[in-house]
Amino acid sequence: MSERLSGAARAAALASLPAWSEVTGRDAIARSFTFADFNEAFGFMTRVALAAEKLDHHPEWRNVYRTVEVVLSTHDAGGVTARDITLAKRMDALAAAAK
Ligand code: H2B
Repeated sequence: MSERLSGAARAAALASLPAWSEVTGRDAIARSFTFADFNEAFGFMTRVALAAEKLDHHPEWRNVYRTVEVVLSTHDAGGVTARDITLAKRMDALAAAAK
């Protein structure tokens, strides 16, 4: 199982994800993605779903029309681990490719 990130490793990991922020009151990170329309947003979610299955690591998320709100945390570890950082980077790349 992955370990929760703390200290310098956590700071470095979060610095590599400038669009993500820490969630208040919970060890998790969050980002909101906005797309051109629902089709683009749902296409992104579909690509992320396939990546998440491959990684065996899954987002908490909510879609409203063209926005997708995401929270990442490793439930088994009770906080942010390297697995969340990997998925966040994959989501950033897939969102950038959707535009
Ligand atoms: N996703 C997230 N975000 N946290 C987990 O702890 C987690 C997961 N655990 N996806 C995985 C699946 C686990 O249930 C399997 C058995 O490895």
